[in-house]
Amino acid sequence: MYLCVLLCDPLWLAVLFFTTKGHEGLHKGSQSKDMDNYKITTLNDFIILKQKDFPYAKGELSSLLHHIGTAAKMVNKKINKAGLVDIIGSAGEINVHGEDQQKLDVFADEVFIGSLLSSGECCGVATEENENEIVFSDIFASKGKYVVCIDPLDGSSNIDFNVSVGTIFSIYRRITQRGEKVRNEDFLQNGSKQVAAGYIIYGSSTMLVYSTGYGVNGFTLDPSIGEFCLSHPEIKTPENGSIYSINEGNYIRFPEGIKKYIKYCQEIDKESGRPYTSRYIGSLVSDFHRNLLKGGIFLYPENRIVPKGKLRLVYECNPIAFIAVQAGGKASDGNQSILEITPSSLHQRSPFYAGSKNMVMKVEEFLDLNR
Ligand code: AHM
Ligand code: MG
Repeated sequence: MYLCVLLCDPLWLAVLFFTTKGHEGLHKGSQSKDMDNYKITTLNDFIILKQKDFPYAKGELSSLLHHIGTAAKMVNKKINKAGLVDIIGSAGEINVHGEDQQKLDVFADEVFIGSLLSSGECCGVATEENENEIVFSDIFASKGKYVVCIDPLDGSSNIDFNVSVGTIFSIYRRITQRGEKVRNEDFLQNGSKQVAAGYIIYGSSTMLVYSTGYGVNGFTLDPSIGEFCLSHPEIKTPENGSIYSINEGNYIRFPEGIKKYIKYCQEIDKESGRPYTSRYIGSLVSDFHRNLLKGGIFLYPENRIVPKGKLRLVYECNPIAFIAVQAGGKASDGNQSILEITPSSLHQRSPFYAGSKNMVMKVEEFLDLNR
């Protein structure tokens, strides 16, 4: 009787229709198109998916990348609180480069080291904040296949003023045998040996961009679910760009070739789209990331005060160069490809020119002509 009343009610019948046959009918025809909008690929989904690119992979690199992603989320959380809790400003220590260590430098350093140690896949880490490489003696970690070189918080002098900062990382297969104590040479491989590299940008949104040598992909952190989601698949950088990024305050001390290149950027020439736009944040990751997407060049030449340049080859230039090249761009020290330089020490510096291929080639041309 009750069922009979229900079946006679037109509203109830409509509900029944849509939740059974009607519902199926509504999605027919439009399903494949609309569903694409709902597809979310998280960083972890993507890492697992891409593991298939490596036929002999056992998931070790995937696990390592996953742990880097987790550490990035922890650092991001802390950075977002800058200004609210007591984490901005100096930690009161001077680091290995004679620079004032910020509290967040120390925090990020500890978080990344801790996360890499717990991955069990990494046997040692070299970071900007530590003079020597850190060797993991933990029973699992010491058997790890990889070493990581990392700048845990690059551009940290910007943090007190709400300007974007970044993390830069580089992963190498160790040279020493598994189980052996990891040595300095494991960290001093040339950049072309990188197995994976990437950066995290803590900006208006937080992004993780990385490559395992099969192109470059970018993931944006969705804070509502705490996941990095694929937002920039297969990033390709334009061969030509219209942005140049350099600290022009150092102009007077630049090599002649760079002075002339800057003037070239400022000249009017319709065909090549000059004058170019000058953009400089002073955070390598942010400057490079913008240029990667829009087309441009980042320059940090040597000058009389820093005769080898300011940026560090192992954990700043190499990973960024790897991303640039994987995206179709170029990275050079003015003479040769950054990725071909064999480092002789962990904190070695190098002049650095990275970005759109033709722009980097133009800088090399200017430097060549003015030697
Ligand atoms: P840091 O590692 O001490 O943070 O220094 C590296 C930063 C880069 O992010 C940036 O490109 C460069 O230093 C800016 O240097 P400058 O202030 O000389 O222009
Ligand atoms: Mg740095």
